[in-house]
Amino acid sequence: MAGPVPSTDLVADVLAGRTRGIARLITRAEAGGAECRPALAEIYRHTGRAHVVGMTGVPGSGKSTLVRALAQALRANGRTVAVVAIDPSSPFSGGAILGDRIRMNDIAADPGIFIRSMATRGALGGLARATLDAVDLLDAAGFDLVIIETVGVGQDEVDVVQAAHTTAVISAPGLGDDIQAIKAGILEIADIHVVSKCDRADANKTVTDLKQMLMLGLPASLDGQWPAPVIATSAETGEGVGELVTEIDRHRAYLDESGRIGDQRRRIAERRTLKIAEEIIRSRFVARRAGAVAGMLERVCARDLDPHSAALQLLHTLHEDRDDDQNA
Ligand SMILES: Nc1nc2c(ncn2[C@@H]2O[C@H](COP(=O)(O)OP(=O)(O)OP(=O)(O)O)[C@@H](O)[C@H]2O)c(=O)[nH]1
Ligand SMILES: [Mg+2]
Repeated sequence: MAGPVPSTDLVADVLAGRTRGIARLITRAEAGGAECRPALAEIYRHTGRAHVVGMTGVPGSGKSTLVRALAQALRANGRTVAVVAIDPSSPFSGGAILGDRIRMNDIAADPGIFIRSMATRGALGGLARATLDAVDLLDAAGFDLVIIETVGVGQDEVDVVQAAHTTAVISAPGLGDDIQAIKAGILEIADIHVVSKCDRADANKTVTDLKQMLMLGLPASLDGQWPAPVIATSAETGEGVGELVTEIDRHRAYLDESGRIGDQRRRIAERRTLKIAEEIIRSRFVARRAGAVAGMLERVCARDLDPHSAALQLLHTLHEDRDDDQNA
């Protein structure tokens, strides 16, 4: 009996944009086994064309609804778009989108849209790695835009969204008095500020509060040259969604014309590589907890060895120790 198709045999399918191959390799990347690494390494050489957009905001801010409206608007605009959602509340399970005007079926029938939710359970650092592997697969598959949707809580998820070229931070009315993104510490990563649910009467206050907040000391954005615009959107009425498309395109043009895109690519490569290295060390450390690590820690407890020297020695040991490695 033939075994499962080797991952390297799926690369051609991905590069040809075939949905089945893309979905299968994402599943394997998510599982984190070593078998798919050569395939993903090959895929990576074909990436760098897609514009990657991060959409983040606190729970309930309307991310999933807006991402779907945005995907539809981009599609209507002639662009192909893929969505990778890290969303525990499972957003894309069907039902009506934009009221009744656009249904999940329209999306399912269109090969120009690909939507995938990533499993979040117990993934920790592995989630960031798997999500960015999925972004690579969709980039190599030829999607014009890849949207990463993630709830803006927790360092890991903020790290993921910082691998995007353009980041939109979503604030919503009706979730309390303050701009929630401030508390979550994500306001400053925004290239575009979105106030969602602007069909609601209390949305104006959220826009005003946000604008005031931005004038009070917060840098306009991490990149001092680009004043992050504030857009009000409603996925309910469609208001502002076209403007969001325009601002994403404008930010992309800015990155290209200013040459910032080069710095950004280097920064993303650095973060991503460092994060994977940390993950590899951590998983090897845990795998050797009962062995080499325990012996070393005993010596540290006995004051026979200082923690700094122990860490350096461990790095050497872990480096040679790659047997049951999940992610290397
Ligand atoms: N009035 C109004 N309600 C909206 C709009 N967009 C989303 N909502 C509602 O806000 C709630 C949250 O929307 P979601 O899109 O699930 O928000 P989310 O940020 O993805 O939420 P989590 O995945 O739980 O973090 C839902 O009840 C939506 O129906 C909008 O444009 N107008
Ligand atoms: Mg959601």
